[in-house]
Amino acid sequence: MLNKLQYVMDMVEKRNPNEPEFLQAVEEVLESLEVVATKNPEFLDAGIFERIVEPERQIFFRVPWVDDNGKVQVNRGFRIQFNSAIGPYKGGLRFHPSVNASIIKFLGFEQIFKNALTTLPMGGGKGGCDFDPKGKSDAEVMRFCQSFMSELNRHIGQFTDVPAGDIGVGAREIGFMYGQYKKIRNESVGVLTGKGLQYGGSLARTEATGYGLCYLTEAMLNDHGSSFAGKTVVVSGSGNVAIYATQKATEMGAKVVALSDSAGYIYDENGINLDVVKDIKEVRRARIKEYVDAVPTATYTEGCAGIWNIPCDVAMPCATQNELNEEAAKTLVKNGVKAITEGANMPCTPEAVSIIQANNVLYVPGKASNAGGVAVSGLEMSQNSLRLSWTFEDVDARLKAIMEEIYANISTTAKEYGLEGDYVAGANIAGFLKVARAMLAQGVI
Ligand code: NDP
Ligand code: 2IT
Repeated sequence: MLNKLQYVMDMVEKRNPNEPEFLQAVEEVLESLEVVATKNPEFLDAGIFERIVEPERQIFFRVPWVDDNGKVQVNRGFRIQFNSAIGPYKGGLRFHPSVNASIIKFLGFEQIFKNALTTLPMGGGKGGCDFDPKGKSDAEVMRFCQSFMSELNRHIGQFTDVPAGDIGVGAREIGFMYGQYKKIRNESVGVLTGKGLQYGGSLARTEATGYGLCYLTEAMLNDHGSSFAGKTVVVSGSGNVAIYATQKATEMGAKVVALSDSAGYIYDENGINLDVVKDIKEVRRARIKEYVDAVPTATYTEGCAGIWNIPCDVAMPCATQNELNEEAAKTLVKNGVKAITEGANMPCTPEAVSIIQANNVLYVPGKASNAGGVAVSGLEMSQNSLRLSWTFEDVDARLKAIMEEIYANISTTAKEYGLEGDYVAGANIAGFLKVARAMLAQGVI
């Protein structure tokens, strides 16, 4: 319930009608910040709340390209430069047909607090395009990426705004965009992260989000006298985050029994064989249902939402926003779930979060639990500045330390504000405080 900050929500609703995802993300954060508005009136006096919900700059642009049949295609590109109080704008690019202003703004808003939690100096931003890479040839993806970067390049830079990957944007797309940036600007700089290892990428960036999710989850389970060892885990999605979350959870002694894509889910009671998944998703860019061709004892079910009916101890939604609703939350609770940690951004609906928290299930929101990806992006920027590359072990150890520190920070902050165990409040408040103090110090800009 909003009280002191209702006026901020009213303003955001008036300015951003028809943007449900953005309004959802803002409302959730403002609800957590009510206690801050009471305890820290200096932020109210300086208009920090009104300013933090308004992007510093929003760029929408035309992305024309020619498909393999010689036909001209036009997509819409976005870059939302949301907040630069603690560092250059930083955040991924999403290529998916559903991309619109609401989705990119919600992601950019979440990124402000997530990046603050990493302890690294990065502001918040996000971008993308309503382009669908599915079914496109490599040549089409290349022409599209080149056109996208022909416009984006003038708005970004290593000290200004540093994009990376997200849904639909992996090593292939980053490579094409990096090449085009370098050609247009005639400079070799770390303007994108998630680059290939041959041209400035960081070891462990590919694994970072999924591994980081498991490091944080393990830290939380340990704090509550438990661990991944022997647990049954359900992971949704089968992209970058899901694959490396499955890998690390398995290494930590858990059994991951399910994965999905937007069409359906697989269930393997023996534990997912990740070599099969990697071949399907990373090598062949095919559909998860092909898993059952290689592992006939596993089952495939149409419809991705059904994955939450599988009984598990730990659920890690790693696909997309609002993929886990109230009904799914009730089923998970009924089946005895002990922890839910988000690999995706905002995968649980507000109604689901209420059910989860009311039933004392350990729950960490994405802006804390999936911060490992952007944290290693920050480490990639550090390595690019140093003109050095660190070993996999070195980056992985730093990632683990950052995730454990994030857990400690959100846990301590929740306690300090009288909300012990509420990691939503802990993450929102801790992330906000760092950014708000920087904004206060820098005056009204
Ligand atoms: P990928 O493109 O690698 O994989 C996305 C996965 O999610 C695919 O299995 C995809 O299935 C599924 N998916 C996407 N959209 C939908 C949808 N509308 N409904 C159901 N399933 C869907 O993306 P990532 O793994 O990189 O990203 C997954 C999530 O993690 C996103 O929320 C992203 O914002 C978040 N994230 C990513 C980080 C990163 O470093 N990559 C860092 C932090 C968060 P299909 O193939 O059928 O579309
Ligand atoms: O949502 C996210 O944090 C990402 N997609 C990663 C952003 C980044 O800059 O590495």
